[in-house]
Parts: sequence; structure tokens; C-alpha cells
Amino acid sequence: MQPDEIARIHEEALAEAREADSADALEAVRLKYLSRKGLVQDIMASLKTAAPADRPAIGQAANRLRAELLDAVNRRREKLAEAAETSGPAFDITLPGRWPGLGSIHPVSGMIAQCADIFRSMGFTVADGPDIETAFHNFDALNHPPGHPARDPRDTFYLEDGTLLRTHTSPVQVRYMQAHPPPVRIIAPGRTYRRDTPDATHSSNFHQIEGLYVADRVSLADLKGDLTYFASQLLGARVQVRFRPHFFPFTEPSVEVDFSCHVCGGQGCRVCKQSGWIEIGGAGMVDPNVYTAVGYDPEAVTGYAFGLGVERMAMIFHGIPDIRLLYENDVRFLAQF
Ligand code: FA5
Repeated sequence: MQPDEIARIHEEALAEAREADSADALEAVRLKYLSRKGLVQDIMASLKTAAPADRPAIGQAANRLRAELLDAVNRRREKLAEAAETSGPAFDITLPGRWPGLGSIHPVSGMIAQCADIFRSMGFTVADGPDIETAFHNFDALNHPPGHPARDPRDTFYLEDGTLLRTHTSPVQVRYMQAHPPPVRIIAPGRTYRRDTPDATHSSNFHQIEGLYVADRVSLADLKGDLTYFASQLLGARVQVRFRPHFFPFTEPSVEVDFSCHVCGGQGCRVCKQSGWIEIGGAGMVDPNVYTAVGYDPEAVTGYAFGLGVERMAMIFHGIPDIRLLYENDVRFLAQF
């Protein structure tokens, strides 16, 4: 190959490398000139047939072409990469963003928040207590005699050290009165645990809202009035509240509290098992023995206490027919709230 032809190839190769407008086009230029079957290789092959005097010049021209072209290809590659980073089509700012979706508030948490708002408006503050309790706070101080059936390991989850998972939120009453002199007006929402067999209205892990109002002249009429007012705030003025005589070791007298079924308006349906009523909680006037256990003077104070089932209230509020739906974590169910 003649030197002037090599010079022409040299110029063309550098121009093509400079003008390549994509990584693919640049690779094509590299292959055309620098690969094993490329034009630089053709120049080298022509050495064999060239006049011996021309050979050094041809060899040097080919080497210069290879070095300069390699350099030009590398520089062009960097330029193209830079341009792709700053203005390439990888990021289209006109596309709508991806919506990761928001979680929803669990109906049990929502019910606790709703109840707490109502009780706060009635002058209650919110107190708290541990899930792992001593037998003293869960039973003894609440006037449970030694052989009381609720203490049985078949009903209560005991830990190895003799502590237990609280079976109700009532031990918070004990802790709060031990730490605060009267008057007291608190609610205590929280988890509770029992070895109950799960069914449509029972779970072995559920929630209660404890209430305690202790002052100097609190009566059963206050308890009935306050819980009836609470029910009307939660479920509307049409809800009816029923108090049935009952027994709890820590209240005297004691009642069970039913709300008329919000789902059927009291006519009878699946949720209320056709009765028109749903048992929501237990309540009563605090037993004098409890005051003695916490260091209050039973002659100086009177008070009421209640414990409401949160899941039961969520069920009638939302028309949920089975408590287990609240614990299956099916997102299709939970997303409705
Ligand atoms: C009590 O737990 C008493 N501590 C309530 C109380 C407090 C009485 C203060 C007097 C003074 P009881 O075991 O009835 O009472 O439970 C109260 C409510 O918790 C029930 O009415 C029901 O709504 C709910 N509950 C009880 N067991 C379960 C369960 N296994 N699953 C779901 N909810 C339950």
C-alpha cells in the first residue's frame, strides 16, 4: 500500500471516530480499522509485497495510525458516556411518579384512638401498664382469692419465673392507684391474653380499655351515665346500653355492659348472634378490698371501674362478623379501614 493511500485512510479513520454519534457506531469504527480483519491489519499485510525501501515508512505510518485512532476512539467513548449521563433518555421527568401506597390504620388501633378521644373529652387521662404482670397486680390486689379459677394455668399464660401475661387491663388500676393519690380518672388501653378457644367473638390475644374513676362521691349512676354517654358518642344517639348484674371479685356491685347491635339496629343478625345485643365489657363499683390493697382509705373514697373489649367494639362499629378477621393480616381486609 502506498504512503499517500495510508495517509488518506488515516484521515478518514480519525474523522469517522470523531463523528461517531453512538457507542455502537464508535465500536463499528474500531472494528473496521483496528480488529484482526481491519484496515490497519491490511496495511501491515501489504508490507510483504512492498519494496524493501518503502517498508519502514509503511510500518511507521501503520503504527501511528493505530495509536492515534485508539486514542481518538477512547476519547470519543468518554465524551459519549458523559453526554448520556447528563442528557440521555434514562430519566423522563414527565413520567408520573410511582405510588408506593400508604398503609391504613388497623381497626383495633383506630378503635382505641377513637375511644381515647371520647374519654379524654370526658376528663379522663390515658395511663399504661406492662403486658407481663405479677400475680399480685393481676389477681391478689384485685381481690381474687387463692383458688380463683381465673388463676388456673389452663386459663392464664404463666412465664417460667411465675409472672404472667395479664388477663385483663385491671392491674393498671392497681399500679396507678399505688402511684397516685385520689382523685383518679384514667383509661388504660392495652393488650390482654387468655387461654380462650378462638371463635367468632373470642381470641387468645385481645385488647381492653380499662376505666377507673375514684373520688369522694362517685356512684353507680355516674358509671351508667358515663358509659351510656360514651356509647352514644361512639355509635350515635340511637345506641342502647344495657347493664346486667354480674360478679367480679374487684367490684361490688358488678355489671356486664351490653350495647345494642350497631349492625342490625337491635333487630338480630349474625354479628350479635340474633340477640340484638353485644357484650362489650364488665364494670362495677371498686371493691373496698382493692382500696386497702393499694393503700387508699376505703372509707374516704368511692369509685367505679370498667373494662371494655376493643375488638368487640370494632366489630360492631365496622360490622365485622368474625374477630379472627382482625388477626389474619389479610391486606384486602385491612385496606378497607
Ligand atoms: C374483665 O376482664 C374485667 N377485668 C372487666 C372489669 C374491669 C370489670 C373493671 C369490672 C371492673 P371480662 O372477662 O368480662 O371482664 O372481659 C371484659 C370484656 O373483654 C368482655 O366483655 C369482652 O368484650 C372482652 N373479652 C373477654 N374475653 C375476650 C376474648 N377472649 N376475646 C375477645 N374479647 C374478649
